[in-house]
Amino acid sequence: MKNSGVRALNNLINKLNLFTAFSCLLVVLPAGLGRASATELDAAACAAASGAAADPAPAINIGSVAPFRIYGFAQYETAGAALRNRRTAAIELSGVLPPVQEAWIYWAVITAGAPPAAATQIQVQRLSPPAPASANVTLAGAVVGIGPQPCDWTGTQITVYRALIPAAVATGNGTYKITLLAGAGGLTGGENPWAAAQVFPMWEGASIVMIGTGTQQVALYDTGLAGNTFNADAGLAYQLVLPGGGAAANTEVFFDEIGADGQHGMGRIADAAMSSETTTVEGLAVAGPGSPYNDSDWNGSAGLVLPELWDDAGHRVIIPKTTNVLRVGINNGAFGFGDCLTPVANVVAF
Ligand SMILES: [Ca+2]
Ligand SMILES: [Ca+2]
Ligand SMILES: [Ca+2]
Repeated sequence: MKNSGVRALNNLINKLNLFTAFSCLLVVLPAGLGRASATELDAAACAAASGAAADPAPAINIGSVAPFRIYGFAQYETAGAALRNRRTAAIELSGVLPPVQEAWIYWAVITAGAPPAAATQIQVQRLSPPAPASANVTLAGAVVGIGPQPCDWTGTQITVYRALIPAAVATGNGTYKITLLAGAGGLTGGENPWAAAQVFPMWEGASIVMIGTGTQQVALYDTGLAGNTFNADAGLAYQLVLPGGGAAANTEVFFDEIGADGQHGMGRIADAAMSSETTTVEGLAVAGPGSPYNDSDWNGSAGLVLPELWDDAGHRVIIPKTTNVLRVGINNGAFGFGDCLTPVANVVAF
């Protein structure tokens, strides 16, 4: 049911992509080449065409998602970095309260066919504090989700991985250097994703979820959510099952969403249909238009200005007593065909 829904979405996305591509050609050819590059013109035309496309489908509800891991007497922080066409990136963590209970790293990569072995691993090194830096460890990822590639690209799939970071490396707040193995990324020279060729594997980004010590329960969600690629026009809905039967009283809940392929448009060329995702938790808008936060959680905030394509954001919401699932929704409102996006992980504390 879940997989067939995603396949149906992918087919629909491919059809709309085809439609958009033809629209782009028609607009670009008469436009000619002036000061702007052909790529920029093409992007502008495609953005206009994609914004004008019809609303494609009803919201996709992927159902309940159970936690992968639950921690007691805990608190957490998350942070991410974009990795498209990069070999290295730095993830900066703040707010973790020691001692660290555990830390996980997530990443996602787009490929044509199965990812090569190099892309199933990642290197992590704590640079500071304290000096000296930790060992640079190579971690093997477990697949937590595979889905259709976000439709803004070529390729056949996106794969989401998770790995445990050893305690000797993940000691708390600080700077963590992420390095791709040789051959793990197609382009690694910092090329603009909208100006360069698409060379597989195409990485999206990486995020660290670090669980510290505190007074809350922390629940980590990935399998069942990760890899469910969707278009923000139709949107995505799911329900996070809270541990321990949920909240015993009106409760402050922290909610972080980590996702791949978020963008404003095509680099500097913004498109309202692609930048206006609202995230709701229990019906309350926590991110995007209509929320106090205002910014979308799906605009590539972990990699501004370029390459975008990775988001890691956190919010707070008050849930009523007896809430035992958190209903989450993502949609770009009344805009037409928009940003194609892939969930990676959610974290909840209450
Ligand atoms: Ca919509
Ligand atoms: Ca977006
Ligand atoms: Ca996208």
